[in-house]
Amino acid sequence: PTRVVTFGTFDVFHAGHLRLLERAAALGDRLVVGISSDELNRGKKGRSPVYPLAARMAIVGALRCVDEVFVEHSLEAKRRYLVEQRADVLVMGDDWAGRFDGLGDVCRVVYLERTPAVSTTAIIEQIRGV
Ligand code: C2G
Repeated sequence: PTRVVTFGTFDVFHAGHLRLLERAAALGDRLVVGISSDELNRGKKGRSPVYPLAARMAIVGALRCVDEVFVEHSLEAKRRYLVEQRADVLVMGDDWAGRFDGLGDVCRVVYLERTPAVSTTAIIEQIRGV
């Protein structure tokens, strides 16, 4: 069976996240998702996630297209995570295009197009009334 792995924060889960995960799942037989820890997200985005890690893991883990979730503590540990998960394919959104080509010796690296015009930041701003 082909094991697909992807990573993300998946904060304030939206249809762009769902489309990414559905397309990732279609590339193999099993989809495993690394969910960024709250600390990692603070480092990446400069703010705490709206939904804490436990909630983000519960939501993504409950999806029909997702078989398993685990915590991503570090962006630099991708190689170790991929080996541990015995990944055949790494999927990333194309906002990361080229960034993980160096992992091509561990597994196939695929970048999928992001869904335009939807983002957690835009949702937060809309709710805030900006
Ligand atoms: N995504 C998408 N379309 C959008 C928004 C997001 O396809 N409109 C995808 C992203 O490209 C990513 C996934 O949904 O593949 C999760 O998005 P984020 O939570 O924003 O992911 P990010 O915080 O960039 O985490 O180790 C890498 C990081 O953990 C990636």
